[in-house]
Amino acid sequence: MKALLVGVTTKYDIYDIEYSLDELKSLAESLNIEVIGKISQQLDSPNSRTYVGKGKIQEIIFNIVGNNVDLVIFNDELSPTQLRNIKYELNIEVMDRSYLILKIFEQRAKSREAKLEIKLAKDMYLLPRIQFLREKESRIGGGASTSTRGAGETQRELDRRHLMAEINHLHLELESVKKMKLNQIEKRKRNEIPIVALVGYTNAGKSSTMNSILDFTKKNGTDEIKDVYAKDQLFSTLFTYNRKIEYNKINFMLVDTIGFVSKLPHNLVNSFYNTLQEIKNADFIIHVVDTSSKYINQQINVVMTVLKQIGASSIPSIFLLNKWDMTISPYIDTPGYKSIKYSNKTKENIDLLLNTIIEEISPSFIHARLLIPYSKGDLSNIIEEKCQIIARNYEETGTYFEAEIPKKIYPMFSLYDLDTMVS
Ligand SMILES: Nc1nc2c(ncn2[C@@H]2O[C@H](COP(=O)(O)OP(=O)(O)OP(=O)(O)O)[C@@H](O)[C@H]2O)c(=O)[nH]1
Ligand SMILES: [Mg+2]
Repeated sequence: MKALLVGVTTKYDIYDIEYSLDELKSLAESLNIEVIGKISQQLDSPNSRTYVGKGKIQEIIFNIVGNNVDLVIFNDELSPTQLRNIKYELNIEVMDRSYLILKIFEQRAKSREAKLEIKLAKDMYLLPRIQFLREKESRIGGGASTSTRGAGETQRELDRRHLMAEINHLHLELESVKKMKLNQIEKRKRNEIPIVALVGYTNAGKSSTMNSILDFTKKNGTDEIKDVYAKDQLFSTLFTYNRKIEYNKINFMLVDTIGFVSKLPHNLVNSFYNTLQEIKNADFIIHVVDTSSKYINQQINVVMTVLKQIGASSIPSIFLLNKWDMTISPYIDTPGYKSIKYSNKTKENIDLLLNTIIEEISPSFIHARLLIPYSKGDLSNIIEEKCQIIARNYEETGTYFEAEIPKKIYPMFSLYDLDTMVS
């Protein structure tokens, strides 16, 4: 299938049109659509009737005929009116960015929740547009006689009713799935395992990083560990995946999330944001960046904007400068944030990454019961000065303390920790 891409750029756009159309091209290619050309137009805002202006429509028609184009894909979500008018003018199959993303999500969905969410988003998208998208089938249903119109309309009405019934049903089913999930989150919170979330633009390498960490921390292959799905395609991860990690005796929950992308379909935004709500519970965020992409800054911006929108921008975070093995930007500016140069190919700095995680999530105080010999009066003095003492007792061999000890000075006392002391 040969497609032509059409985009409008306005002065308010934060991405340049070249980037946006390149991204649309990779979205199309992931559905095996061959892109043979791109047309763009600078406007104050997209034309409300036909998205682009009259002259551009002529240019598109010219292009369709000249290059045997089968499909035209528009870079923004088209309103039902725009869709109708454009189909009328072009007389060819038409799609918009939203529908394309919905189709990709539909193909990738694996879990029951993902399937339901995407079906719902697609039905909502289709509901006001069904008559324009189902035109072909309606025509077939109506035959070529004068009754075409009436039969077509009946078919459309049936389609609409079918969609509405399905939407109601999907809402109900989703609600029950979500209740179950909420219980799981609550349970995890009660367990108080710190949560570390991997976030980032789609294809940045979040799932690969999760797999590298799983691999690096598993004990002699005895742990039963399930890798998550990582692939060179957009949206290979559609919902969140959790894996428990233990490193240096500290446990945390690592969460892999859906990739971000600009201009998400309106109807998917909700389910997308719901999915990302889990990030809000995170104690630490690893923002994975693809340093081999020439659009690194735009991608960082999209992710930062979404994090802000979901209320997660104040959670401590670092930039993981991933794919450093093939970076094209050796100087990346991440003002105010720590960053780690990293690669899933070479595993460079994986230990630094894990140590940074542990450092960030460990509580700043350690609760301990100590027995300090009377000969170590200086240590007792430090405890009196620097620690929160819960209990103190003078025993035969020394002073007993139960205290909250700042993590940084704990090593001075570890020898006298009654819970780890070798008797
Ligand atoms: N060269 C190189 N390739 C990498 C690195 N990390 C990941 N990749 C590749 O990048 C592609 C995307 O990786 P994923 O881990 O699936 O990316 P993701 O961020 O989970 O993507 P989505 O789930 O689609 O949002 C895969 O082909 C990986 O093999 C790296 O450090 N170096
Ligand atoms: Mg992934």
